[in-house]
Amino acid sequence: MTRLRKVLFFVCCFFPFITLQATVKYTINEEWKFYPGDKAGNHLRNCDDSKWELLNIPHTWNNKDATDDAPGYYRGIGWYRKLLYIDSMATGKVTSLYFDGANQVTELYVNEKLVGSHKGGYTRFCFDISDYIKQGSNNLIAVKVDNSHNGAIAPLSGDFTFFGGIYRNVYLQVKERTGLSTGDFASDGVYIRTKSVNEKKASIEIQTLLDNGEHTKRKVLIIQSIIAPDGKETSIGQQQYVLAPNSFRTSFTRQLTIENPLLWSPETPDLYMLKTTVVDTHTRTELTSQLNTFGLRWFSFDAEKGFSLNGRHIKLIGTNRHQCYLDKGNALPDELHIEDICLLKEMGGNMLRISHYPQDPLILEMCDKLGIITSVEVPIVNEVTETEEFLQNCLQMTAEMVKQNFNHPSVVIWAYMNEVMLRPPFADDSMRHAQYCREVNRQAAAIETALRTLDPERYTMIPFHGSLKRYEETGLVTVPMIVGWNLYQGWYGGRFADFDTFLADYHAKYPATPILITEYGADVDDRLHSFKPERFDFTVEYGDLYHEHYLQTIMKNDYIAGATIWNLNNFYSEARGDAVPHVNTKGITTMDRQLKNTYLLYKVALSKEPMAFIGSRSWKYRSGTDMGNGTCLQPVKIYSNQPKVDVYHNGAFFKQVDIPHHCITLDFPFTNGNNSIELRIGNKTCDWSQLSFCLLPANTQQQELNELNVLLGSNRYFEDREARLVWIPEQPYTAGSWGYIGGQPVRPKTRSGSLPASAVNVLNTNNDPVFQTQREGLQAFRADVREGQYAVYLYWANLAANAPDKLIYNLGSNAVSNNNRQCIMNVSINAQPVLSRFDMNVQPNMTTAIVKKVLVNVMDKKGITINLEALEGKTALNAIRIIKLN
Ligand code: GCB
Repeated sequence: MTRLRKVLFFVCCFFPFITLQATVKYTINEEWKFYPGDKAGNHLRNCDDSKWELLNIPHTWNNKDATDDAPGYYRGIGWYRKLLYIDSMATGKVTSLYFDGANQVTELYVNEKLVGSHKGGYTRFCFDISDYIKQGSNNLIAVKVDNSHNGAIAPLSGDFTFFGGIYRNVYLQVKERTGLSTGDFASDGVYIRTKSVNEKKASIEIQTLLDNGEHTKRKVLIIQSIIAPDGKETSIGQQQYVLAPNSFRTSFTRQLTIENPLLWSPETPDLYMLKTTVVDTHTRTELTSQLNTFGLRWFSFDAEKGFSLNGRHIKLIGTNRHQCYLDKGNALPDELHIEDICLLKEMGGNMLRISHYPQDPLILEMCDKLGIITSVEVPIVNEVTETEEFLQNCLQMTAEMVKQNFNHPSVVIWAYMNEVMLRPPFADDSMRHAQYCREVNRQAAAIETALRTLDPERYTMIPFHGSLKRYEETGLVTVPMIVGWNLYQGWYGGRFADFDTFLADYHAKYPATPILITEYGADVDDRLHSFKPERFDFTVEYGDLYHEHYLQTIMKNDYIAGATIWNLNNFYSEARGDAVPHVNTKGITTMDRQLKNTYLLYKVALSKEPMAFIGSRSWKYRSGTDMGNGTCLQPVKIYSNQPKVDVYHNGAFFKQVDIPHHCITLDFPFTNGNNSIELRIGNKTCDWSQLSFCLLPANTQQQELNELNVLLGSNRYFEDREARLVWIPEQPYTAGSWGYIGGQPVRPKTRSGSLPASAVNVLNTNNDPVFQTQREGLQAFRADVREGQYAVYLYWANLAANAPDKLIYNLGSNAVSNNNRQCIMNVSINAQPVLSRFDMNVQPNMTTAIVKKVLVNVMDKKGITINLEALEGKTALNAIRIIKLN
């Protein structure tokens, strides 16, 4: 061996290659200037952005206007600008900007030149800006984002707010010209297929895409190794390739067997890593090094037996998730994405339907890590546009979704077309309707084919709404591998038991199709309660009944592979009225992730370790009438997975309770003031809670009535958390007490029956439920209070002004109402005229909160009598509050 050869041999063996930090990628979220609108020249240097808002990304321009009282939000163009210093180290390398997501059409300009554009608000994209930048200096980055309605881009509509902006992280990446490819739909160029896995061995296929951006051919060595979950690294060899000049996405595939694999599952989310290093063969320098996480598992859906993972049956139970948070819109910092997946895991959930669109990369990373099985969805919702352009855009999103998320072991299903036949646009014209159905079918077939080609190992799914006929006539029933059902029996219409029969009938008709319940839920405003819960009253108690029924049905039928609750969290949906306007409240947590009763129900049902919880934990202010013994009996929910729980009230042992199906309702004799409740299993305190109870006197002449807050026409209790007071249901007047005289509750009529409360957005208030019920034809309200000075507040809102039938999601409950009903009246208190010709209809077609405060001196044991006299239409009053001043 010559001396040179000896040196080379030494270098190759002992210093295999020179490691550099070849690829650098970091966020550039800080210090962007923002302009909410469009102006010519916004991408030019001479544009004066000194008055633009300075902000950080993630950002949306709709977090205020889509969540405030007023209807509507800005859908249009917004501009972002930033001066980005790019180091001279980037010279000769590929510099790219990575967007994790911007809603929904993005144009990127660098140093005044258009680099490119991207369509779609939920997938990642990246632009190579190398040819547009100057290294070692500041570069002007200008980004135009547009969230206008665009008929060529899905989703066209949906029950969620289309927040505009750069709402996910933006990265700068600098890498060598030769190395792993980033140009395949912004994936990271390595695809790991788990082709067949069993307990003894896993056969995987690794496809690596390489770019060579040099003008000369380049010889590279790909060095790959597997890092097992225990950290042990095993080389899987090196391969040398010659890359042609200016060649991109050159594909190299290799097969591999892993013996005795550690299997990924919800209980053991063991992850493997593939380490890929690309080395220049001549210089022996590292060009790229990358880790890709993957997991080894096998799974199947069976129409009879449900889902099995690694040969073991698992009932899939979890939630859906929308990507928004209180006051932030969709612009969430990383930690809030992480929190959601932790909440799901802590609940005992093992499945997340990532609806209705791909979400932040952290979501799947966390699901891999915590062992949550997922389904990810192309964002086609409600309808399609019958154009080739729309389909092509959908196919692009399909490819982005699959390629960007290919390696996640948590993903088992690719879904698309949520409830695509919810409101078919030409349903009244049979020929046109048939044509639309054919087009929906054609587009579904194209997406289905694309999915099966892109990823032969996973299942496909279309989530339907509860009208089988619509999906039969489009022929969609037989297109996907799994049918997802979004079912709301007992909420939008019907009874809980209809859920059971619907599924049994479907399964009998299509016994070979696996079924997932992709959505089910009931709206719950956790400030609302009722001891006579009803459909559409938005109370905690109705939501409880709904989920208790559904959970039992889901658990006892094996053919139901699983179910994902709609939704993990309350989420913004601008067009909604409901009890919390602009919010869909079907979450089992609130907008700021406070746990509702329903979360506790699933937690005790799905967890193994012993636990017990006090329900309605956020209901801190209660009220009710003294039963004559200084107490008022009111129910509290108790959750546990143990058969017996010891209950303590105000520090003393109260009862031992049996808990048959994870929860019971127990009546407590609440006393005036603070009351505490404690739950113990054996000697261990599992939960403790304190609430404040306002005991109302049984006889208001004998005892002082300090405060009375009554919802008229209602069985509901409503907690005003800001004011720390509670509104209680109405009662008829009896001597020595208080209540209404005459009239009846207003019950908005809908196609699916009459409802206990209106769901219109009441302007000028955040306490909409105070105004959403009403007593009509009321003659008087009387309170036999003692002498003194009182303030009487009268609450009105014209509930007929605004029909909720605009709301697409009010499935089956389209209100039939007489718009702008006239209701003109005189109001007097203790025979003193107070309001003459009062009209609650202040703004045409709007429901606006009106509150009149009247000071009343009660003398001569007269109490307070409020009389209403109809001049036109019927009298009405929504709520009344009386407080004693002196
Ligand atoms: C559905 C939709 C979902 C809605 C939900 C609801 O079926 O798929 O987007 O938010 O119903 O709450 O009405």
